[in-house]
Amino acid sequence: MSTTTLAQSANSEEEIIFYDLMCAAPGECWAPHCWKTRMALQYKGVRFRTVWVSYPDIKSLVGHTQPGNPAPTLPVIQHGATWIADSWQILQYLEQHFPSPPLLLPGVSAQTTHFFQCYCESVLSPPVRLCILPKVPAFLDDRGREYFIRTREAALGVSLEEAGRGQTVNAIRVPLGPLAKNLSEYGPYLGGEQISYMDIILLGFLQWFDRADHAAVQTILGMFKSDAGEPVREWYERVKHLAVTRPEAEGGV
Ligand SMILES: N[C@@H](CCC(=O)N[C@@H](CS)C(=O)NCC(=O)O)C(=O)O
Repeated sequence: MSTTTLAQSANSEEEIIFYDLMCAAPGECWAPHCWKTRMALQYKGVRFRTVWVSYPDIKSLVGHTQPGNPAPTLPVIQHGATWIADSWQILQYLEQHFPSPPLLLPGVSAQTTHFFQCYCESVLSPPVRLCILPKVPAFLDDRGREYFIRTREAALGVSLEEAGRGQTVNAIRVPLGPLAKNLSEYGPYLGGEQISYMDIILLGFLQWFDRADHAAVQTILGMFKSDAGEPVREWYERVKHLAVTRPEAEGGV
């Protein structure tokens, strides 16, 4: 995806405007990449205000931040005259302008965290994605629902229901295995002793799955059991407080 940081002149005191993806429930975050940005902003205690955006409005509102991309994406933030698209670029910006508390820990290189994000996006999430996609329209706003079904079915070449047929969350067991092992041996967090952006990345995906299918996430959390406990479930219990949507007064677009 092409990403851009437009202008470079915000001061850290200025409120950040966060463009997040709307669903039918007002003020509810649900989309995995937007969750990452929301959790990062909240963890760092950054002052921000959300503009909730329906799928078909993304292009007109923030398309200028992603030139050449016919289907621009959220999250996007605006800080003074500076616009930043893409959750990873946003994280870099927040680490630079709001360094405390850090989400990129000194002992874990940014490159390693980026690799972890790529792993979650390309290896961990796809097996569950087809189970989850048919359940997303049910909680979207009307215009978002129409857009979602039309664009996803065009990309898949079949209906969402057909794409989901026969798929089960058990397909995540193999790609989740290394994370469970890592948590058992090096936890309590994915980056070791402290919460880091790696926890936020995995939690963002699980929040999305949970919004679509709560029972599926309970199955995922219970996949790894040993005499020492359930490492993934125990980790989830430790970090789930990060995934709250702070109530705000303003509405969407
Ligand atoms: N790599 C991007 C991916 C962002 C992304 O795919 N966002 C989804 C919402 S979670 C989106 O805006 N999709 C718009 C569309 O599909 O038209 C990031 O991490 O920011």
